[in-house]
Amino acid sequence: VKSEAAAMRSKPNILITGTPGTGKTTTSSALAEATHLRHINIGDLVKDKKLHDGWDEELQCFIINEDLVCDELEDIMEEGGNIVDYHGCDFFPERWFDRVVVLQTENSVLYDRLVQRGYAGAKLRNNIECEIFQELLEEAKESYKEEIVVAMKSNTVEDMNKNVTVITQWVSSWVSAT
Ligand code: DAT
Repeated sequence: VKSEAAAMRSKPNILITGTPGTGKTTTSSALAEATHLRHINIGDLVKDKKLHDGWDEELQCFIINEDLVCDELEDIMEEGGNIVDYHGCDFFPERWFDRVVVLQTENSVLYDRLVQRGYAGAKLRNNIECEIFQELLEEAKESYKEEIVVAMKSNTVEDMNKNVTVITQWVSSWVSAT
């Protein structure tokens, strides 16, 4: 049974979250191709539309302005058919999402991916700790109904292909459900 907000949209909204490096952007982009839903990369949106309060020198990232992000997305989320990709999930309105996917990667695999990306020092350590303590899964479970939150392993390309297939099937059944 769909919620009142969900009944207003003909296509679902999906949140793809997880620690940086777990494969959110790669997965979301493959999923957008398979489902023809719209991929919204929050990091890029924040940068392009300047939805931030400046640059954090220590963490080497923009300081996201969560209110501006939510205002920017309200209409499009109400319309439905979005795949939102971000390493946080507790500031979006709960009613926006029909599915919340938390990608998870083994520490050694994630470590190599983040080093490859140029992460070092505190930034590297913080992200590995974030994954060890399953912080995004906890945050997702605290922010959304448990039955819409799913954890998916994202260690290999096979994992990713399988995740895209499973979510694509879920989208089809959501769309055809009355
Ligand atoms: P995120 O958006 O979560 O930060 P990403 O999609 O940019 O992650 O992926 C980071 C790097 O890891 C990128 O080079 C692609 C690779 N990668 C992601 N998921 C993977 C997977 N399941 N198997 C193999 N490589 C993966």
